[in-house]
Amino acid sequence: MLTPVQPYPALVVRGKHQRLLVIADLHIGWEVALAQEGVYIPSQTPRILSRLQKIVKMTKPTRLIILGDVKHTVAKVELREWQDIPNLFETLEKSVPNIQVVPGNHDGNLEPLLPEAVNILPVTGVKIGDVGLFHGHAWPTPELLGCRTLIMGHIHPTVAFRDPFGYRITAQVWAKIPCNKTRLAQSVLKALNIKEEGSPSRTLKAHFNVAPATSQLLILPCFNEFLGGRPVNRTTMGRRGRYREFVGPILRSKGAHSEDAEIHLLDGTFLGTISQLKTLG
Ligand SMILES: [Mn+2]
Repeated sequence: MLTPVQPYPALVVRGKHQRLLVIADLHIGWEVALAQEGVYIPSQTPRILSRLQKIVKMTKPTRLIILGDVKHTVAKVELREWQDIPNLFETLEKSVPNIQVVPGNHDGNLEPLLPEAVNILPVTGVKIGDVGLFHGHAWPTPELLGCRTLIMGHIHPTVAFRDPFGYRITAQVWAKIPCNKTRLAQSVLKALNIKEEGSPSRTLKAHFNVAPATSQLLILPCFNEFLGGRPVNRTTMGRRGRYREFVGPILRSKGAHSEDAEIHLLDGTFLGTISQLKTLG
């Protein structure tokens, strides 16, 4: 069972024997990147940590999975990150028994920053019951296509509106994208250079012993509220434009129907589908 932790960009997945808390995109150290541009902001990591601790207190998870982009600088490690990241995880360890990270595209050289007890999972994601979790910049492992629900981060989804006075209003959102399990399987097979035998479903079964089952893809809002997002109602989430490279292979594929995505605010308010919201963007 999936429950968003309102009004936070966090999700609880309840299984038989565990309560899993899922968040994505901490982007610790983004202030350092800004400082290099000449804008100086004190470290926001203490605020991120206290928000996370509040959610941990509310939800009492047996396990925490961070879906990528713990760091902000892509390959190197900045001085500030050397302090902030170990501190954050050492504090969290005291209240969450099991912490794991699925690496994102910003997580180069993350491992030396993590305490020993924190596990790094494969970049291709992890399957927990009927839920598949991955960051979103790369394809998940074919095994995840057997899950009914996929969950990713990476996009930092927001909506943007302009009111009659010209103010621009943006808000973080959840996006729930309907998927076609067969077309998704077809795209993954193509990416792996595997020739189709009979049908995509049969081929996936033959090669990976997986029956395609994915009917929805849930995109987590960015946990770092200081970071801007990308208005899903302004950009083409899928197949065209500058945005194309960024959104990652699954949203570029024909298996994910982005235009029909249901958009919710962090407090649960349903706003409409992406195609409906585009007329307001
Ligand atoms: Mn990312």
